[in-house]
Amino acid sequence: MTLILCALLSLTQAQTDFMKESASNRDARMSWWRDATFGMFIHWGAYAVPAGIHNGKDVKGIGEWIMHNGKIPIPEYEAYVKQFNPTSFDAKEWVRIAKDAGMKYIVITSKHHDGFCLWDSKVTQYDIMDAAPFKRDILQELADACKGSGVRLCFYHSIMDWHQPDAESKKGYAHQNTPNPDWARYRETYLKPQLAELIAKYDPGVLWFDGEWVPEWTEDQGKDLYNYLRSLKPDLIINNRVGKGRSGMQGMNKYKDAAGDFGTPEQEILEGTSDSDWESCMTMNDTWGFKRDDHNWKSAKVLIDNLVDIAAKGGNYLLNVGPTAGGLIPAPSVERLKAMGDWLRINGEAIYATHSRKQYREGENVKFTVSKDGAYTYAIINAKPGETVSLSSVQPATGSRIRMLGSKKRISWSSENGRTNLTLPSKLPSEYAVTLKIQNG
Ligand code: FHN
Repeated sequence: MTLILCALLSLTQAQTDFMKESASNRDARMSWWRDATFGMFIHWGAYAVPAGIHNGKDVKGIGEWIMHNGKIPIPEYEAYVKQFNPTSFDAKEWVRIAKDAGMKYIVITSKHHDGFCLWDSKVTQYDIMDAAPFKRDILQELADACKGSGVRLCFYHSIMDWHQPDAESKKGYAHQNTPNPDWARYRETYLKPQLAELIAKYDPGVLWFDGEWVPEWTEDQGKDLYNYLRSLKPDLIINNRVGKGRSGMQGMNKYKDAAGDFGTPEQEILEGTSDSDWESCMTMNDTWGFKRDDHNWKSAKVLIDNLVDIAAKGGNYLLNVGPTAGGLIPAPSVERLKAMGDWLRINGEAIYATHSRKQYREGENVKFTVSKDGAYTYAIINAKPGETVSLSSVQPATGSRIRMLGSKKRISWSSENGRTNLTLPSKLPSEYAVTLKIQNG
């Protein structure tokens, strides 16, 4: 009965093609996300318990893939779920860390490929309330902590599911050997009802799909799911991994009408600007889910330069943290996020709610953004104190005062032969990139 009802429901809702909305409606729906520019990705779940080590052996690869890479059968993996008891988890502290870093949204794994759910789901017992000793609704606590904080709560949700018998993939990712997996039943009586729960209970800003590459998932099913979800929450934003449109890790659509609202480059940044919305997701070390032996942390300078590069190209930056089994964001991540927040408190005007421009850079050390009203160009520069920077693609308004964000010092500048020469003060606001605010001529 449920299956028929769900099928009927999704049939009626599929009649509205939300992908065909007007440009103005789409712009209104996407505007908070475009202005936000910078978000926190959180990969957290039972995989933080082994943290890369299984049966005393290091399991190669990203931490959240340990069940697959370590060839761990479900009963053995469920033992890790039974140990998942993050008593140090403090949702308010996580939201404070994200907000202090200048992150405007959080995308947390409601369910990763292992199928373990971080909320109190009525659709399964394989969740934080029934299968783990923690018995607290992590997503509810985060939703409560985000309310009124200025940080939007969003969810990553995996289409691939290594625990659900009907989601067995002939690509052999799962370890279930279900004789006749019924993907239609998985879609209609498990995947969709769980997503409906997430929308109804937590009102996420974005649903960030992944694991769509299994051969059993199709673009048409992605389009159907997109329309179903938008029928439940019309202002919901959904990434392009809801369907099959993305081009591998480059992440942008292979074809024009692919389902989803934004492209998803992974561990890389687009070569240049794009007419489509996009968001680069990246790790701070080499893993998404926590691994105790991964200490290969990117420097704060690299992370800030990535943010500048992405903003100059008109994208969003979704930067990952992988909390421990105890519920703590690793200290090296917190340190780097603090440095990014300090930098954004000075330079955020050039990052949030700005537009890109075709010539988004000059050389490697100068990137540009433009104020929404087009009145100002922000030149975000990696240079030494006192250095003179010569730019060919800015024309300051005659007699205008150019100032550096975070500094009261006047910037001396001159224009000759079509170039604008600007001399930086002998003392800069930080060891990282500095921003000159230039009134356009
Ligand atoms: O398989 C996942 C991986 O675990 C991680 O979630 C990344 C982040 O988006 N996406 C997939 C790998 O492309």
